[in-house]
Amino acid sequence: MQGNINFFASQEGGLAVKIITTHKNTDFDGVASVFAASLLHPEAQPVLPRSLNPNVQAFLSIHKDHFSFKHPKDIALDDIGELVVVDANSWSRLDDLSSLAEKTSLIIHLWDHHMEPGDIEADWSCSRPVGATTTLIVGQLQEEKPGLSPIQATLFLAGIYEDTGNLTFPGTVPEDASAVAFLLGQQADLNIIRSFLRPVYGPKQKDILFEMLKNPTRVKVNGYKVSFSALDIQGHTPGLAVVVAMYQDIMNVDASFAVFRDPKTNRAMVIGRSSVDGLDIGAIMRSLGGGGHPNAGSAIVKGRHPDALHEQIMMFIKGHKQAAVQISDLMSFPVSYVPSTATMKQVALVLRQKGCTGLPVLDGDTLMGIISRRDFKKMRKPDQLELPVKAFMSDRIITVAPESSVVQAAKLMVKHDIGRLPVMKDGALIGIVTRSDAMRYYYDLLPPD
Ligand SMILES: [Mn+2]
Repeated sequence: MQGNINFFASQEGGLAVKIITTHKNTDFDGVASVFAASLLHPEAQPVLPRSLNPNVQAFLSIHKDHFSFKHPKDIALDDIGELVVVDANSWSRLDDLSSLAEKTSLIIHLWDHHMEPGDIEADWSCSRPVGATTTLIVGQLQEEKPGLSPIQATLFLAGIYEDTGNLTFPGTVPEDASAVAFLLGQQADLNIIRSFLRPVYGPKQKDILFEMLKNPTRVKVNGYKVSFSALDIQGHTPGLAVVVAMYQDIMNVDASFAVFRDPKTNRAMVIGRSSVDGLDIGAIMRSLGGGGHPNAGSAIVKGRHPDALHEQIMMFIKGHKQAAVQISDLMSFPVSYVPSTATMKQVALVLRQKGCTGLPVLDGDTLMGIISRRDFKKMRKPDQLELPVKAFMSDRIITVAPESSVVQAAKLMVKHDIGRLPVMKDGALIGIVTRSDAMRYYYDLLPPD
């Protein structure tokens, strides 16, 4: 009946309704984009799908008074003349409104950051690979309507943070960070965001986790316990990284990999996680065209069978016995040192010649201590320069093994507040690693091998 009433209204008034909508199972990026677009198009009605993700539901139930979204059933589809679609580009993702695909006279605007081709043919579109659709619309808002309320800014920030993992996901671009800066300037509330952006773990994610646990694989590769699983998944599913993290915990392995393939598009999302230093997930994912950091990463791969991906990952782990950089790759050698009989004056000369800030002190082959520039402050009188180094060196010796990881070495340096660690093998000093060696590693300035 409602459809009829609206139909007459539109006949009489010539009104063409304009609506804004987004994908079903709406996430924060979806809601934020719909609302942001409604500020750009005040004449349009923001419509949210019936299915919202649980975090969004919780947020909206508390902020009801600030956001008035329409329900699909409030809208007579016949009256819709213009449609703004945000954060989606295919009709099948629009839920109740997907039947609008048949309507030929529709004028369509599209804002999206999904780069896989969709079947919505827009008359106007802004579609770029940024971390969140919200980023695109906020960029436009910043130009047109720079004043936002703190609550609006908070919703927009939640959209960007959710889709970029607080600006840490590989797809994050500088534009996302600029939008975040603008929103923080508009008093977006980080406390609110923290309490609403809990990891997505709902019934769908639970089903996937249980499915993965049904056929667990656990193999030993290169001394690491590695688990691999592959699953077919229809359409976009958020929270897969959380699922893999939970799987990793339950399986109690050093690393786990999961391939989630969408049979319709033949695209696979590969997610990896590792709890050991030796397996660099970021490097493995980069070899698949993705990215990440040593403990977690992902890649989107098209047209590859999960078995082939499995094979490639295993080959990578096998071929990189030392996937992670070891201290022996970073340390300097041969080691400059001073004998324990040297005077402080001699030490000062060697430090200046070598341009370093500290030296190991050896008695024959035995490491006795470390003397560093700051030990010179312990001297009270100039004639103490004639005293042996033993009197001023630090004999609290903290060392590392050559096969230790950089992380382990860095932790020791921080814990003991020291700038250099002797590298010992079978009781002999074989090298020295300094704070700046560790920095060089962290800033990825290692020469390619
Ligand atoms: Mn999005």
